[in-house]
Amino acid sequence: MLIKKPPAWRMPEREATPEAVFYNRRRFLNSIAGGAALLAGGALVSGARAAAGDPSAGRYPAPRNLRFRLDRELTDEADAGTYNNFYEFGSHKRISEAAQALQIRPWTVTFDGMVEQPRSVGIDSLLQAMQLEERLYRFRCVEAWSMAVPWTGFPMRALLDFARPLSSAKYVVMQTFNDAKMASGQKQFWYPWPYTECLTIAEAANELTFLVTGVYGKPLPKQFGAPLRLATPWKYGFKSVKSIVRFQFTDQRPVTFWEKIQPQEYGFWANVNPKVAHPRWSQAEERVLGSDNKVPTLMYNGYAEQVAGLYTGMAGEKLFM
Ligand SMILES: Nc1nc2c(c(=O)[nH]1)N[C@H]1C(S)=C(S)[C@@H](COP(=O)(O)O)O[C@H]1N2
Ligand SMILES: [Mo]
Repeated sequence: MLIKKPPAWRMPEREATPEAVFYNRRRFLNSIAGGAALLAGGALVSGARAAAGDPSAGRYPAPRNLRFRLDRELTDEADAGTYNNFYEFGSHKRISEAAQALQIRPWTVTFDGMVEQPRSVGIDSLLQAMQLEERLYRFRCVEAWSMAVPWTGFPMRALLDFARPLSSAKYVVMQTFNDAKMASGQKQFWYPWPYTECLTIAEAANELTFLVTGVYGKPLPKQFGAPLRLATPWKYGFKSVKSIVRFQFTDQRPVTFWEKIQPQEYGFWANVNPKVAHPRWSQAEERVLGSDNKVPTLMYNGYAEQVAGLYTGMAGEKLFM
């Protein structure tokens, strides 16, 4: 029998985050921000550092948009902040310390390709033009681990309005910085740097598509992809490109970073589907970061109601890898 479940963001608040825990942790962090250097290693230090040196720190915490809720507990900040994929700083999960070499000011973001007028703006001018909000989102890596995080940022819809693409543009290509002096992982020449991802304009304009500038109520710590990264919660995590410097509009679909490396395993669409296995492992379940729990993976990572319509009539495409 089919049971119609309410969408995740309509779940009652009591099923969402234990907010008291989250807010108390934040207050604690704010109170120690000045003395952060006393603590050794880990996400707490990085989070406090991010807040301390960041000209946008005054924008946090941003108001939470209650339309985007969770049916599971938020991942502990220390777990999310010490288990990262950011190949620019190493091809393993413990890059959070190495990623502190990332220089996030000055930071220029370029809009070019099929736009009315190409331009480059400093990240702080871009942030000034945007209204920040907090959203609780699920996150599912293609490697079958998952987390639930409170991102702060702005809808990509607002960035499209800012960039003013031509109506003939079909895709938005997003690129990470390319600087092997700063990011030693980029000395590994066999990877096709810079990290490149892409969405269709319709995907980019979807209400869920979010540009992230902060997390856990503070500016984004470097290992999460400061100062600007993508969040597309219905897609596998590799679509969420970090530390973006360029939005290029085009009518040609590019070959993205992971697609170039391993096209049989990582496709363009990368929508989450528990029924379509990765060639080397099942996608039916996911390990919840910070615990040994395994939970079933949901179609479109639980966001089918918002995004399934983007893919009607596309049965010939490899939508789920
Ligand atoms: N530039 C860049 N962006 C990236 C990656 C990367 O290696 N480099 N890894 C991707 C992958 S595979 C995942 S799972 C997420 C991890 O995000 P997190 O470290 O904030 O959890 O970032 C994605 N974005
Ligand atoms: Mo990933």
